[in-house]
Amino acid sequence: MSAIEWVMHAPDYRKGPVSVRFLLVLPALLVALLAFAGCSGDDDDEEIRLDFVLDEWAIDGETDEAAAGDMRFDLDNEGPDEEHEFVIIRTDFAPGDLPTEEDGSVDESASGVNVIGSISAFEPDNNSSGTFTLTEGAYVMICNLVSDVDGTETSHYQQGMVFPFTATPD
Ligand SMILES: [Cu+2]
Repeated sequence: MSAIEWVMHAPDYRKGPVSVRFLLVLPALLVALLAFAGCSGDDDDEEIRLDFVLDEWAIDGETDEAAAGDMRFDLDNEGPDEEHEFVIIRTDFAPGDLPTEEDGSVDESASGVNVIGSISAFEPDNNSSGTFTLTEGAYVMICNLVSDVDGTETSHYQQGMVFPFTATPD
């Protein structure tokens, strides 16, 4: 039997073919509308992208503040010689006054030092990235590696690889 005949004979569809066709299309329309709403949603859902350069011995961000929310950090290690990492710390300590271990690295488990996330060490002349959610507040980005530089154990943080950052009200 044809579709029309099936509709006419099906006991539950008494409203006729047009209504039935509409009922069948309705879910697809709803899905399309929801998808559209998702795409055109407010800015709160959008991820901010920020470029950071790591080198010996500094961290340079394209900006030192951004609206709280999801942030993607695109890192470029310009070396020239060392691997570097990127640790995001929420803290009210001044950038140069974070509590340190004996080797000069920041004590990531100290009170008042809250590690939000990190991007693992990677080689010079390479890129890496990571996305993190930063709530409103004060942060410092650091490289917390300690490496042998010309025979001396060197804390990258103490050499200056620290960058203050603020997540502003959304
Ligand atoms: Cu480093």
